[in-house]
Amino acid sequence: MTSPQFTTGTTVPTAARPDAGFTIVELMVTVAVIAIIAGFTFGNMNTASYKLRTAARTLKANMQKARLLAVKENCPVYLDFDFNDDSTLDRGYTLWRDINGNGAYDDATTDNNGDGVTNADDEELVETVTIQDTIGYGHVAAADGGPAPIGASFDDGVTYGSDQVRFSPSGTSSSGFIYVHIPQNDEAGTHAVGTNNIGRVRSAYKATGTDPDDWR
Ligand SMILES: [Ca+2]
Ligand SMILES: [Ca+2]
Ligand SMILES: [Ca+2]
Ligand SMILES: [Ca+2]
Repeated sequence: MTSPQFTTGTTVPTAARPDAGFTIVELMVTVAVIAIIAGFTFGNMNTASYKLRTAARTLKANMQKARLLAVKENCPVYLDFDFNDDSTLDRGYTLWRDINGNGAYDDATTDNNGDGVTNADDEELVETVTIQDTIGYGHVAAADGGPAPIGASFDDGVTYGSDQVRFSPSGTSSSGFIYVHIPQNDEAGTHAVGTNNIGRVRSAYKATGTDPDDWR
């Protein structure tokens, strides 16, 4: 009497469990295969595009920060792409405020704000921002589907004189652009961040492989 009941009791679950288990494994394998294929196809491109877009957004935010700082502290503020003045673009860029208004960077060893005391308040360096190694100043080449310059020329990727953006205490600046791209990955496109002639910060993106003037 007990034997048939026991057999019947186990037969139903054992028949159902392998079916359910197999379906889940099957589904997981399918999902994994799709994920791997998608990863190979889009992974590299998306990661590169994301890094470049992040760098451009950070640059834009720092440009707005420099402008606000100039107004707030009532002194010129620079976003400097050649802080060491060797006529070669730095790996990153430097934000500094010209407290004594002499057009040059001064450290905290002199009384730059003229209050009779020499202390940390006299330091003109605000911060240095690094740019990831894979990202470079410049743009995707025209032959590879790259853009036409927004202004007169691309220059070396930073079109501002002396490779620095100078914000005056009134919030104005000269106009120009900084172009960034990934030299090893044209698919990431070209980003431009800059200012117009009243110091308003602006940005644009040009995808690779379309009309050279198709900045968005
Ligand atoms: Ca330099
Ligand atoms: Ca100075
Ligand atoms: Ca001082
Ligand atoms: Ca330049």
